[in-house]
Amino acid sequence: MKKALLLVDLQHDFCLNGALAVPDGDEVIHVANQAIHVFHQRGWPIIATLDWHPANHKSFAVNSGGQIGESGLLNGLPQIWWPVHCVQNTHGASLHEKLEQQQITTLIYKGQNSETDSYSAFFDNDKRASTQLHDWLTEQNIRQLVIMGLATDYCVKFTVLDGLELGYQVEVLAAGCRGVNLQPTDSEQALTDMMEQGAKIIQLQQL
Ligand code: VGL
Ligand code: ZN
Repeated sequence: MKKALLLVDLQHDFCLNGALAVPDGDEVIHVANQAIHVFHQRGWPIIATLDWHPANHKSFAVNSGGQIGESGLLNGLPQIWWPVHCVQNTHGASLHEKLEQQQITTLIYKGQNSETDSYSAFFDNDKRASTQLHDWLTEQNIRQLVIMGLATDYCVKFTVLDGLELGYQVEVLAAGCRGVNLQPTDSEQALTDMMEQGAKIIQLQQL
């Protein structure tokens, strides 16, 4: 059965010197390129998501009067206040330059609504709006996903959990994930949560 590779937010702002740099975020780019190679050879789809915020996005601490890394409420939902990151059409929002982008078949943009954050590649955090991802996968008759990217404890986690809830069989390429870790064990906990909901953690060799 055909699988899709889902590369989550491999953007400059989540990598070295980026606005919301994930520790060792760059290390996953070569893992992504190896996975891309495998999927390309099999003729399977390769999807990249992009966190794609307007400059007035309310998840940004400066736009909501919060402190970076602290939490508050955004339209009634718990929200962590982030530094300005992944602003549409900026260098920080672009895919990492070492990523082999020619082989990417589909781009999914998320986080464009300034009023709500969107960790998952499927839905906004309030679940009111969805991206085209589920429709696209359904059209392609794809029910199995291999997911990796940044950050383990936010966008990867919520994409995996929504994917499972939508009925996909989900494998997480752990070597291709790194977390923000506001708390030191957040990424570990995120992987545990994903496994408990039915995700399988795999290595590159198992692709
Ligand atoms: C992300 C925080 C804010 C992520 C995006 O890609 O995990 N985290 N925006
Ligand atoms: Zn964001």
